[in-house]
Amino acid sequence: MSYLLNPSFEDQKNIQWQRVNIGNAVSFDVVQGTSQIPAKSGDFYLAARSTVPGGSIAQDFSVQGVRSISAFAWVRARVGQVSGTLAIWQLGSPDRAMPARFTAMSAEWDLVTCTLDLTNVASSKTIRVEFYMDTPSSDLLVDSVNAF
Ligand SMILES: [Ca+2]
Repeated sequence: MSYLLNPSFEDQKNIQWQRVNIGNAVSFDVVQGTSQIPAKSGDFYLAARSTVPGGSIAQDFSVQGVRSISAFAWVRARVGQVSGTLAIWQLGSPDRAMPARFTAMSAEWDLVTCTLDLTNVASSKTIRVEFYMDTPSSDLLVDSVNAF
């Protein structure tokens, strides 16, 4: 079972993702697939954009007794190309992160993955899965984003 809630965005009223980095530049919504851009899974997906490079959205969850976290997401650009980063964070002191850069294309859904080995396995910790949008004011589409 994915640690992330509403991973396919089929529950439009329960998005669960929060604006994090440069939050006032970031907006997102759940949109219904069309014949031009069908959802990767189900009927709906997330569209997120940032007016400046580096804006982000994230979802946090807690784990304990877990040695690593892997995140998987299907990404696409609405138009042209959208550069971004999928990152997994182990929040704490210090924070630890594993970023995976990607370029989403408008022609197809592409899979992006990332894996972070955790420290202090036995202790409870907060994990953050985060998308950074690096192409200003361009929609990054995301569907079926999971973490295991
Ligand atoms: Ca979906």
